[in-house]
Order: sequence, then C-alpha cells, then structure tokens
Amino acid sequence: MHHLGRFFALFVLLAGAVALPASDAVDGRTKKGLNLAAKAAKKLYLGTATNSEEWNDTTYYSILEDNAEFGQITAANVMKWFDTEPEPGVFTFQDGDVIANFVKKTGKKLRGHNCVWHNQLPDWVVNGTFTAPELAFVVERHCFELVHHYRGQVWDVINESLNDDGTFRSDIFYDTLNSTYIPIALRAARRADPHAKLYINDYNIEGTGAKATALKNLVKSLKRQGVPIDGVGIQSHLTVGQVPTTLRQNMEEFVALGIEVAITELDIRLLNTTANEEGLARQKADYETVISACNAVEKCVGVTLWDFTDKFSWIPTTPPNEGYPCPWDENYVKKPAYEGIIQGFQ
Ligand code: 9MR
Repeated sequence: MHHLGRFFALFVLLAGAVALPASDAVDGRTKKGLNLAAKAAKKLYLGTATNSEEWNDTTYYSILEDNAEFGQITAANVMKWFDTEPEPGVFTFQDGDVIANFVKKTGKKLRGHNCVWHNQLPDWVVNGTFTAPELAFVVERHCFELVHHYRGQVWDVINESLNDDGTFRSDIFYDTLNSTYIPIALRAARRADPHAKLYINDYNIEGTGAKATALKNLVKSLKRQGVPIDGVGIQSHLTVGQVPTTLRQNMEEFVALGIEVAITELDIRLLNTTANEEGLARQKADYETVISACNAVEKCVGVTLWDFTDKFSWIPTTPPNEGYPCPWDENYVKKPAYEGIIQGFQ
C-alpha cells in the first residue's frame, strides 16, 4: 500500500474507532426492547403470537418485525388442523407458510402451534366416525406431515388435553383412543423431525394444583414409556390480581422431571376494574411477577405473548370492564406492563 494510502486507512480506522463506539454507546443506552431484555437474562427469546391479517396495520407490522421487541413468533391460528388439513390427507400450508416466511426473513424463531387440539378442527375430524385404528392413523399422519413441513422448530404437539380437575378432556381423540393419542402424536412428531422440541401445552397449569399435578404425572408416565417429550408450555392467560403465588415452584417441579418449560401465551386481563391508573399499575406488577418467575428458573427458556396490542387481543375489550390484557394499548402506546416485563428480566 502506498504510504499515503496507509496513512489514510489508519485515519479512517481511527476516526471509526472514535466515532463508532460513541454511536454504539448511544444505541446501547437507548435501544430497549422486550426480546433484548429476555436475551440479556439468558432466555432464548421473548416472542408474540400473530395473525397475518393484522400486518396491514403498518404500526403493528413495524413493532412486530423489530427483533429488539420480538425474537419469536407463534401463528395464532393458521397452523391449526382446520387450516392445514381441511380434507383428509389434503395438506394446505399456504397460510402457515406466510408466517414461516416472515420468521425466516426477520431471523426470528418459530413455535409450531399445534398438532392435536379439540378446537379449530375441520368437520371431517369432529364429525368423523372413526374406529380407533383409523383415528390413530389420522392423528399420526397429521402430526407427521405438519411437523415435517415445518422442520427445525419447537412444536406444541398436544394442546389442552386436560380438564381443570386433572382428568383427560373428553373429545374425539380421547373418546376414541383413550390417552393413547398422546404418545401416538408425540412419536409421529419425533419421526417427522428428530431435532424438534416437542411440547404439551395447556392453561390453568400456571400454579400448583390438580391440573398441574396431572400434567406432571402425564409427563412422568410418558418418560417411563420412552415417549419423546421435551417441554411443557404454560399458556398463562391470566387475570390481574389473580396470578398464582406458586408460579416458580410449579415451574421448578416441571423442570425437575427432566424437561424444559416455556410461557407460551401470556396475557393478563383487567377484570372488574377499568383501565385506570391503578389497574394498569397492578397489571404491570403482575407481568413483572410472571416474567421474574421464568427468569428465576433456568430451564424456563422463553416467553411468548398472545399478541402484543389490545387492538388485536383475542380477549375482547367489550364489555369495558374486561380486557386490555397486552403490554401495548390499542393505539400502540406502551402501557406500564411493558416496563413490568423489562423489570421482570432484571
Ligand atoms: O388466538 C386464537 C383465536 O384467534 C381463536 O379464535 C381461538 C379459537 O379457540 O384460539 C385462539 O388461540 C388459543 C390457542 O390456540 C390455544 N390456547 C388459547 C388461545 C386463546 O383462546
């Protein structure tokens, strides 16, 4: 290199060395985000559920795509059975692929949701008059094709299989196959993708109690039989003022079984209080409580919000004394809950 050129290069390097860290430092001080906070706490992600119909809202989209806020995505609807196998053996992945492609483009993680659930099933499944072997085949084929198409992911293979008293939910699967549909689905998912993380996902298992105990027993029994099970998804559709006090103990009991846990559908609705300052402050404290429980348990790997703005939450904000469950309000103003999440990761 010419002497002058070398001098010039050195100058550029030095100028950069002086200028860059300064601007980085500014970013470092000001750049905040829920996913960044989760990562700083050594979690894999903080993510959100979404529906692609919401993406026409440009403000929504710009927050959703920001990896500082969200490092993971769950399809709120389009990977469910009614959308992915509307007719027997006919697999339609177009809607799910819109989500999967967004995830790829943005470099986020995807959570597959879900293989077997009593809800959002196509008519041919709900109204089917299957023998046990026929339905076993149907469950196996569905789980295999779905998990195989979306390989390399985490999957909610089984969703909401228990009643609140810990008994198995009566649905087409249980009524035809007893609880054997669970190992059938998990084994099919494992065959479809040996590297996928396979979960059972449920609600009202946030604190200790009959339902959580039943799920722990189910996990133990699956493990004893050599059935693949990697994690339990703790949905966490909660209500302000009613967050269980045993969140952390409960997660510790789950992970003691040799699995991981994740908070998979977090929202905390206001009930019998309007969205006034006091309600919002309590909501913030409750978000912080939930996040810090996950933060305290090493094998709680991440947290997913069940959408992030009150505008698109599944919980309707009418009547006005129930709802408002998300960290962003319907006008995309961050609520105190947002700060509660950040603090929970500290
Ligand atoms: O967010 C989903 C909503 O758009 C659907 O109408 C609803 C149908 O039951 O399912 C919602 O998602 C559910 C999730 O798949 C499983 N756990 C409870 C969630 C909220 O109902």
